[in-house]
Amino acid sequence: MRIAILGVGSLGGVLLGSLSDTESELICVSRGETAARLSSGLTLHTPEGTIEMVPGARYLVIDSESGPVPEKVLGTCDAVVIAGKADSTESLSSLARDLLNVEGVAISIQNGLGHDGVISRRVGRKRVLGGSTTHSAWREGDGSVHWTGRGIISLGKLDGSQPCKTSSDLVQTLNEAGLEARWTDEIISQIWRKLLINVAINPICAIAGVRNGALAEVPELWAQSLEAMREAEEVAIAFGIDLGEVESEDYLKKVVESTAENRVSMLQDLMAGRKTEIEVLCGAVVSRGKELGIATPRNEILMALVRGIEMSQHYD
Ligand code: KPL
Repeated sequence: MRIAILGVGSLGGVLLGSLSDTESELICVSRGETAARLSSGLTLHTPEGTIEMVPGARYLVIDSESGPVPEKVLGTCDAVVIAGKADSTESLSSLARDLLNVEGVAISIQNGLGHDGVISRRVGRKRVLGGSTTHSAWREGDGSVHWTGRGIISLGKLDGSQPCKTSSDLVQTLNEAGLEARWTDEIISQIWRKLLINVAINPICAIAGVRNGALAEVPELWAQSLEAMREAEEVAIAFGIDLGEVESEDYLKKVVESTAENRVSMLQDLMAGRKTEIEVLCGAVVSRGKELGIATPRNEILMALVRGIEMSQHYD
C-alpha cells in the first residue's frame, strides 16, 4: 500500500523509519530544512539501542513549502497519517485530501482533541480514522530521531464501526513495521484517555523544565498533575465519554514510570522555540468544561503559564 506521513517530527520519524522495513511505498511531507535533511536519509535510534539508517531513496519527500504537490502523487495514497504539530492540522488535512485515492483513509496520531473534526471537514468524516499512540520519541537538532519507548497505535472509526479493507490493510502494515497497531471500536475514549495523561504531564514538566520522572519524585508536582487530570476526567465523564475501568491515578503513575527519562513533547517544543500543543490539551479541557458549566481552574492556569512562556520566547 502507499502511505503518506504528514509531519515528520519525532513520531512521524518513528513511523517513517519503521515502515521503511515493509513493502509499502512511502511519501513523507515536511518543510524547509527538515525536508532537505530527510531527502538524504533518516537516522532512527531504536529503544533497544540499535541505529537504523534509512536511505533517502526509500521514500519520496515533499517539501510543503516549495509549491504544489507533484501531480504524479495526487490521488494515489491508500492512507495518510497526520503526525505534525497541532497548529499544522488544517494545512496537513488539505494535503491529505489531495493525496488520498477514493478508497483512502486519513488518520491523526497527534496529541489532543479536535483533530478528527478538522480532518473530517477536509476529507469527509467517513474516511477519517481516530488515532492515538503511546510510542514515545524525540528528535535531535540534526534531524535524527530517538525512539525512546515502544508503545502501541490504537486506531478506529469515529463511529465505532468495523474497519474497511483499506483500514485493515493499514493495521496489518503498521504491525509488519513493528508498530503494534490495534483496531478499536472505542477510539474516542482512547483519545480522551491520552488527553488525561497529556494534561497531567505535559504542561507541568514543560513549565518546571523537568523530565517526566520528576512528577513521581516531587509530591508538589504530582499534586498539580493529579488536579489537572481530575478536572479533565470530570469533563470527559460529563461529556459522556466512557473512560473504562482503569483507575486514572494508577494509569498516570505507570505512564510516568515508563517514560521517566523522557522530556515531554511540550518541553521539547519550548526548548526549540516552537509553539506548543497547549490549545488542544488544556485548552480543549477548558473550552469543553465551559460548554458543560464545569470549572477547570488548574487547566486554565497551566494554559496561561505555557502561553506566557511561548510569548516570552518571542521577546528580546
Ligand atoms: O505523549 C507524551 C508526550 O510527550 O507528549 C507522553 C505520553 C507524556 C510521553 O512523554
